[in-house]
Amino acid sequence: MHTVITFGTFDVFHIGHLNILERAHALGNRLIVGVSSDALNLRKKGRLPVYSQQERMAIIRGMKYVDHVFLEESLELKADYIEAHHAKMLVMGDDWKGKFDHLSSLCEVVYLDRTPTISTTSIIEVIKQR
Ligand code: C2G
Repeated sequence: MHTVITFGTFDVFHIGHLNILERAHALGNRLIVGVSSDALNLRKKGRLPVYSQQERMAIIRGMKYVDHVFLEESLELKADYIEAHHAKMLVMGDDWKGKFDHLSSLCEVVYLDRTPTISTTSIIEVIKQR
């Protein structure tokens, strides 16, 4: 069993999110996703996501690329989550490049290119301007 783990907020789900889940899924045979909690977002970004953690988890759980979803309560707990889920590989978008290299003693750490030009923030801006 080659388990891949990835993390994200996945707020206002968009094609960049789908692309990374599809590519992460292709790198193993089981994909586990840690969806960051509302409290974590409030702490780290100073605002709540548009969609609640229950909605964001339900959306990710519904993706055909995803085998299991759990709540990511802290950015500093990645080592525990990797061990608890027996992950062989951590996949993150390259906006996190280098940030998780210290976890390479636990599993392979891979950064994938982000999908250009799209983000939750840019979608919110487009909607605001309409
Ligand atoms: N992503 C991407 N292309 C985009 C936008 C996002 O590939 N255009 C990727 C990000 O690189 C990330 C995943 O989609 O790997 C989720 O993105 P976010 O929801 O922005 O996640 P973030 O808030 O960065 O994660 O431990 C990480 C935390 O959970 C926070």
